[in-house]
Formats: sequence, structure tokens, C-alpha cells
Amino acid sequence: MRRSYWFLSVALAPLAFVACGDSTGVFADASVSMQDECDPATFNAALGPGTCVRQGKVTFGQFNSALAASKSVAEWQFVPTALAVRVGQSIQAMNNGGETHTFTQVAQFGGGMVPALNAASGNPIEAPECTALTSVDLVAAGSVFTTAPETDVGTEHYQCCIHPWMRTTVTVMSP
Ligand SMILES: [Cu+2]
Repeated sequence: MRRSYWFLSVALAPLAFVACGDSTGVFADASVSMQDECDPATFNAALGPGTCVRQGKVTFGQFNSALAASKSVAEWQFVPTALAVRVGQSIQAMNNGGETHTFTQVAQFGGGMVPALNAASGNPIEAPECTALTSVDLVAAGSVFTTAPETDVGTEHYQCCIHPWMRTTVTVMSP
């Protein structure tokens, strides 16, 4: 009776549901891995100390070359890029990379908050949701960002507001 129990819990105790979001069992959240392969020596030299805090294999020069060639850098990605969840379920976005990312819901995919990366990735118009971000929306390396529980059936879009090609499309189903 997992399904009906889940539904009742969502209907009757939404706050408890949120509190149980990271426990195991019927309330398990969906998860997305935010990934990059920044090389700390070259990224920190170019962008400042602390920009990259894990040992990745892509130098700053290689990052820019890949971005210029293909408008994205493959190692900077959300995994998976498509995901199905149910109403009431949250998504936990874990930053497994070395740079800061965001997991931001947008009405339509667009650019982020870094004009140079927007231009290089072919996303010249910043998504308005990225404009509205504050520091609490930044997800540092090693941190987890948990979305609000999904409320409506349909298709939703999440992107990184720093590297705007990092995207996941979420299909929200009825509970
Ligand atoms: Cu990012």
C-alpha cells in the first residue's frame, strides 16, 4: 500500500513530509548529481583562490576551448538530464564537482549570471529566475540543494545559473 500511504501523508502532513525528505523509505527524494572536472591549479589561477576545490582533470584552457568549440563543456553536467518525479517529491541536487553550481527552476532554459559564459554557450538572455538568485541558492562543492516539493503535474526545467548548459528536464507525475 505504498502508494496510498504516500498520498495520505502528502495530503495530511506536508511539513512532516518535508522533514522526512532525506530519510530512506517511501519518502526518498529523487536525486541529481551536479558534476564538473575543474583542475584547481589552473582554475584558481585564472578565477581566484577557492574557485575549484576538488581535483578535476580539465584545465581552464581546455574548458574554454571546449566551450568555444561546442558551446558546452561535457564534464560540466547534471546527471541525469531527464528525470521523472511525483507531486510532493523533492529533488536533492548534490554538487559532486569542484566548483559552485546552482540548481534553479526556470520557466524556460536561458542564460545565467556570468555574461562571458552566456555568450560562449549561446545563451545570451539570462533566465529571469537566475537574475533573482541570492547567495543561498549557490550550491558549494560537496553541498546538497533540496528543491521545494513539486506541486503540479507537468514538465519543469532546472539549470545551473553559472554554467547554463547544465540542465535537467523534470517530468512531474501525479502521486
Ligand atoms: Cu554550474
